[in-house]
Amino acid sequence: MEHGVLVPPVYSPIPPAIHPRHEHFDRRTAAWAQEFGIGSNALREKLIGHEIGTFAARILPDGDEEVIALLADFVLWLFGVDDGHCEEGELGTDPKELVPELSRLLRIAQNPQVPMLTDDPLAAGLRDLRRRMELHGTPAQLARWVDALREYFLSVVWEASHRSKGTVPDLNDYTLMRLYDGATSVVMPLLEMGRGYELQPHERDDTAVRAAAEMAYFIITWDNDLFSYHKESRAQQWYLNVVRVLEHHHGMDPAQAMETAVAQRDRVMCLFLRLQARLSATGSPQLRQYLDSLAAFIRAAQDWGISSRRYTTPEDPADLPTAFRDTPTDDSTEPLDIPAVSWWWDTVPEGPAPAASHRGSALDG
Ligand code: 3E9
Ligand code: MG
Ligand code: MG
Ligand code: MG
Ligand code: MG
Ligand code: MG
Repeated sequence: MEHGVLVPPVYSPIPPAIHPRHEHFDRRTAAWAQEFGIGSNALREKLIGHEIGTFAARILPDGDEEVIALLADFVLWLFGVDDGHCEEGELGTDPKELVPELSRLLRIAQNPQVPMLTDDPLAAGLRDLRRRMELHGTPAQLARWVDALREYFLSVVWEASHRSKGTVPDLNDYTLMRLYDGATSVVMPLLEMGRGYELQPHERDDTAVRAAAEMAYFIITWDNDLFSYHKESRAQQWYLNVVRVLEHHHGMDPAQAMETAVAQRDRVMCLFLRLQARLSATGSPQLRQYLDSLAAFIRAAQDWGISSRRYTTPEDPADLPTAFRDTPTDDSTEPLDIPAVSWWWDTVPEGPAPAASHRGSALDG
């Protein structure tokens, strides 16, 4: 491997799970991508080989099959935007042109009937995704999906600004950007749809519950940064991941940066588990499902991340782990020195979780 950096097995205390028809979802998503012509021919050929249906089958192992297929198509569509427009396309180095294009797509997500972008395959695909989402989601869930798409778009414009200048954000800015540019928050409404429930706003928007979701986004994207480091660093173009940020701003070599990133995600994982236990003890059944789905999403991204051809790149093999470890490399309960997220630690008091007694009443502020 070009940089000689070994990605170690990462701490994964969450059990794996997969919907038994995962190969069916791979085939279905390939057909969808062909039908709508997502991406250039070359990008589409790559994406349909990345087992994205299997990824969705891991995220929603007991989910509604139509929603698993919808999630898979949406993730493939997101890669159509993230790879096609942002990382490999011309708009990705031109934030001022990226803004209007993403804003037009956002309008399609919000009002799919508008006669805009009528010849655009990504817009056609998005119309189809929106139509299918209406069959499975509530109006509030659809509205949150549009809002989350907006926050993803905002963050990729920020990223494009760095790409256009060839700069690397510092760790705090990178963390804030990465909470959204991994498109993790935009997947959340589908997790509810896939299991047929709706989390009420007073629980979802509770500060501690939002912290739990953000911790999941952090773990998923830090893991992605480890597993995609080979793919990204060998591509002969500007790239951004936490390893690069730590090398650039903290004077680390790639191995030290990798070790530091692993310690960061381990500390957040330990915190997530403690918070999940606390919130599950007092929250509604819907909140427990939501927290379970966050955990399943984390584990799904790990299992898919070490096995998908997207990251193993067989033509120039990555040195990825084939297993996980059951202890953290760093179990410190100290907050990370990242101001944007150090408040997460305030949501989890030290000590054991309360007994599971006062269900449905104990969440506020
Ligand atoms: C991820 O970051 C970019 C998203 C658009 C990928 C779509 C995937 C999801 C919505 C689910 C979350 C899963 C993750 C983050 C794997 P990046 O670093 O551009 O992804 P890459 O695959 O290129 O490393
Ligand atoms: Mg169904
Ligand atoms: Mg990206
Ligand atoms: Mg990428
Ligand atoms: Mg809300
Ligand atoms: Mg990546």
